[in-house]
Parts: sequence; structure tokens; C-alpha cells
Amino acid sequence: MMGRNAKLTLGALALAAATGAVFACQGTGGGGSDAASRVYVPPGEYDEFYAFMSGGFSGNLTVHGLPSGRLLKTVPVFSQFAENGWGYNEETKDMLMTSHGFVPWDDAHHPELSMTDGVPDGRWIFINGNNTPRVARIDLTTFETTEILEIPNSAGNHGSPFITPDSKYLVATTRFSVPVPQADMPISEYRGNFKGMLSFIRADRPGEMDVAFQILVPGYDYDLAHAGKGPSDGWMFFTSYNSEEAHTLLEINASQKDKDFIAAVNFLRAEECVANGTARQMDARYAHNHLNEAHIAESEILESVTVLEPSDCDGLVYFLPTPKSPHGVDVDPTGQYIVAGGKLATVIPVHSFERMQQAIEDEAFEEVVDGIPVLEYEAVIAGEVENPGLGPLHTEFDGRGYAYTTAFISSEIVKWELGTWQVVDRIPVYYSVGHLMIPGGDSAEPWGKYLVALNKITKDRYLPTGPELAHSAQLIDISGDKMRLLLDFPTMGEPHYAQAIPAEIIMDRQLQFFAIEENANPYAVTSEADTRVERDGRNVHVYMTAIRTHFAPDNIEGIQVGDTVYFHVTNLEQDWDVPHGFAVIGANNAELLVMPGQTRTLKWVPQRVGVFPFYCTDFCSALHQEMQGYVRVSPQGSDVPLRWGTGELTQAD
Ligand code: K7E
Ligand code: CUA
Repeated sequence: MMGRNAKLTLGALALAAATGAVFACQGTGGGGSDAASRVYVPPGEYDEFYAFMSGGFSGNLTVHGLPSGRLLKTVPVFSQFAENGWGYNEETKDMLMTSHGFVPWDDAHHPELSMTDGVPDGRWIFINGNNTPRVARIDLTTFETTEILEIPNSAGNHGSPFITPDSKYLVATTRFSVPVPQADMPISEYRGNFKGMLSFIRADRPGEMDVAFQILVPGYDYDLAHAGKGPSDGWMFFTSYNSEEAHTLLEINASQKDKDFIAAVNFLRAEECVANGTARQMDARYAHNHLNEAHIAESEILESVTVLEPSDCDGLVYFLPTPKSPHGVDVDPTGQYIVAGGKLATVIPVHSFERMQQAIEDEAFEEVVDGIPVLEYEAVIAGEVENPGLGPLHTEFDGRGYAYTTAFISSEIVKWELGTWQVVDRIPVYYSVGHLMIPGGDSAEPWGKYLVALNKITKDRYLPTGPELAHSAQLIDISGDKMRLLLDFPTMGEPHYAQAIPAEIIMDRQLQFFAIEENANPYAVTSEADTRVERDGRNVHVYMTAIRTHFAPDNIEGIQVGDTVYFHVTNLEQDWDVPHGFAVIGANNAELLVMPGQTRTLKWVPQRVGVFPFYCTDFCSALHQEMQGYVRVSPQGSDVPLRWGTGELTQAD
């Protein structure tokens, strides 16, 4: 034991030494004696904020309460999720279809709330899938993924899904430049042949997400984005690195230049160029999936996309030189300042939107790259924050004139003042912080009370759990002059970004159940009298209902080995928080979890003869354990008739 503790401590010290984290001033503890009461939410009371955390390589989104950090829900997005059958049941499988077929996993980084007038409005939250480029819409009345759009001509959809102040567009960038269109060619011919793509997706029409247009850009790595607001509304800012256009050992080869670029895109100009016919249609294959009126996934493959080239549409894109291999790009609440997080930079560069406009007017260009003017650094810079910590990545704002930047290498949050560019406070975090989040902190009106640090490495912060340790968020009070650490709480997957919003904006819009009379699933039955079993060749459809505390039918005979059985279960309840589950032995997919008023379908292929039970998986009432049934499976070709019922069995005609 001694040996291991000693090792842990040494490990922590080594990390601190390597990262330069300042342990001494605060130890590794919390921020004073009343920290506990600041995060304590008494039994029966609600948290003040909903926080939506990206699940990283889990492909999911998790919902936590703040300030408690309590986990309220996991919303499956790009992954199959056995808990509720998402991506396993017949109604939702098609949500995970892509041009590569069924892809039940992705790497989700950035939740982004919809906005009205630059302020999060609680209608939807969007999130990106990095690996097989996709963006998803989650409806915040049901906390369910309702739409997924694949992004063509993209690879590594990282800079996404950052949204415009009116939610008209969200963006998607290609982190990895690739041949456009895709082609079989030597990797060594990267330069000039591999391209980046900046995609604008129409986001404000549920069920109709659509790539409005794409912009073809040089073959750099496009990393992150944020929309302008106020005076800079109409512009979108994208970071890029690897302006060296390296295709191997990027750690060295993409770190050669002192500056890379922020691409400033005037998307109102893009709309004009599309309208006057400057864009071209390009063949592409990408999937659009959404839950239709019947709450069933529909998937279609789209075959063309609108592409603009900067050289054909002047005034569309400008490059802002930015040190050095920038990662995050964040726009302050006034829309005047564009803050970059240069991973390898020694300062935080802040560009001025006003100066950028002037530089464009003055044509203060260093050069023109592929039709894109590069503005002079000195002409656009508003200021540089000195001594910002090592490895600045991401910045959010409190709405009171201060910005907060994460420093990955030195494991700290640095608070600085807009306008004077002076660092006014700093606090260590544990450890290796990536994103940070202030509720509304990337919007026009932040709720600047708390800050959440989203840490990559936890080392000694939690009870050890084998080779992989918990990922972690840390809640920091930013209401005073000095930041104060209040709470550590573990998170799911690897959290990258997060968003939060006052609870009252969302809690009153919750759907409590689906109205049974509006159930449009073709296999729904809305009364027990209509429950039945129908054979269609080797397929058998069970039209089943669930209500406290029985299934109808609960006895089924006449199924044969070699049949494919579809259990279509309609939950007849019309009451909040009364799902029923459905599970049957040998099912090689998942259970069903059926919300009140909803129909969900489990496919079951019985492998052997016998009498097999099924049961409700969700403890729905005192007699939940009685909520069960049997299905009899006979040999193929058996003359056992198809019969079903509760009690006396009915026979098919
Ligand atoms: Cu910095 Cu994917 Cu936004 Cu992680 S990313 S930290
Ligand atoms: Cu229905 Cu338990």
C-alpha cells in the first residue's frame, strides 16, 4: 500500500512539475469552508442549471444538474444504447444510417444550444460526430435525438456544430483535408490536391436539416469555429492549423510556421453568391435521418451538394494570421473580439472585428492564397494577452468584461480583462483542462455565475478504477473577483465541450407523455381488443399492448424456429414517467423501453424449440414482477396453430 501511495504522490508531483501547475497556493482541495453549501441541493429541490456534456468517444450527450453535478440523463446520439433500445429497436435503427451503412458509434465533442437573438433558447441542442462526419439535433422537450445529417466532402467533423445567433445555420468543418472529390491517389501528392471544406447547414427547420452550401478551402486542418454576433453577426470564424500542408508527422511538420490562420467567412456574401449562380453542384453521397410524425426513423441518401470557391466569390473568406497552431476560436459577448487559443503560442491573440473591417477596406493584405486575402496581423490584432499559461485552448466569457481561458499544459484557468488584456486571476485545475464552460458563455448574454472546467486527466482525484480513471469536471465559482473551486464530479466518456442554461427555460417545456390518439405507428394498437398476432410468411407481427400490470397478449403459441418475430409494443399509459420495458430470452439486440403513448418494436429470431418468457424490465408498479408472458416456439413446419391472448387463446383465421 505504502509503495502505491508513494507512487501516486510522485506521479502527481511529476505531473505538477511537468505542467508547472501551482499547487502550493491552494493545495488540491476545494475553495473554502462554505464550498459544500454552495453546491448542495437539498433533497427534493432542483438544480439551478441544466448542463449538457459531450460524451466524447461514448458518442452520447449527458445531462447534469448544476451546481450539484448530479447526472440526470444520458441521451444516446451516435451510439446504440442498450438502456432504452436506441439504435437497436426497429424504429430508431435508421437514425444511425450513413453513406457507409449502419455506423453505431461516433466521437461527439461539442454540444451547442439553439439560440434566439444570440441567447440560448432551450429548443434544441446540437452535437457533432467527428469520425463519420455527422451533426445531430436533440429535441429538449423529449431529450431525444430527432435528426442526424451526414456531412459530405468532410473527414473529421471537428469544428462543429457552432450556430449563428438566430439558429439559421450551424457549421461543420473538415479537420482532415482529403481529396475533393475523393480519389485513389498517392498521399504524397497531398499539397494542392487535398482540400478543406467549411459547411453551412440549415438548422432552424426541424426534420429538414440540409447542407445549404459548402466552401472549398486550402488543405489545412480546420479545427473549431464560432459565429459572430452583434456587429459581427453575419460572419463565422474558423481556426485552422497545418497551413504547412503536412501529411505525415504533423507534430513536427505542422508546427513549422509562426502563424496559421483564422478563416473569417462572410456567410451573407455566400448567400448572395449562391443566389447569383456562382456556386456549382457537386455529386456527393450523404445520409439525412429524422424521426417522422409517427416517431419512426426515416433515412434518405442525398446525392448532390452546393459548393462555393472563394476565388469565384470575392469578399467571401479572409485569413487572419494567428499564432500558433490555434485550437479554439471564441467571440466575446459584444461581438467585437475574436479570441484564439494558440496551442503553441506564448500569448492569447485577440482580433478586432472593427479593425478587420478596416483592413479589408484598406486592402491591407499580406498575400492572397487560393483567392483568399491574408490580412496583415498588425492590422487586425486588438491585443495580446501576455503570460496566459501554457497551451491556451478555449475561452468563454462572463458578460462582465472578463474572459476565461484554459491552459492545457499548465493545467489552469486564466481570467483576463477584455480591452486591457491583463490577467487578473488564475486557478489550478486537475488536470490538463480542455474546454471550459460558463452557462451561456459563448452567447451574447452569459449567465456568469459558474464555470465548469472539463479535464482530460484526473490522476489522483478519485478512487482508482483500474487502468482507466474517471474523466472529470470541476465547478468553479466566478461570481466574485477571485475564482473559487467548489466541486469535482466525474463525467461520461471524454467530455470536450459542454453547454448550460437556466433550468426554468427548459423544465416547463417537457413533454410528459405521447398522446395515444396521435400515435401514428402503423403497428400501434390503442386498445387491448385490437391486440393480435399475424403471420406473413416467415415473419410474425405481434401487436402488443402494455399497461400496469400486464401485456396483451401474454401467451403466444404457433411461433416456429426460423421465424422472425416482431414484437410491436404500445404503452397505453397516459401518465408521466410510466415507461414499460420489454425483454425476451435470447434477444440479441436489446430491450425495449417504451414511453407512455409510444410504440417500439423488438426483432427476435428464436433459435430453438421451447416455451420462452418475456417480461417488463422497468419497475413500473407494485405488481411489476407479475408483468410477464410466454411465447411457445415449435419446430419449423409444426401444425401448432398461431394463437394468442390473455387467458383463453384466440386463433388466427
Ligand atoms: Cu478542444 Cu474536440 Cu473542442 Cu476536445 S476539442 S478539448
Ligand atoms: Cu411494466 Cu414493469
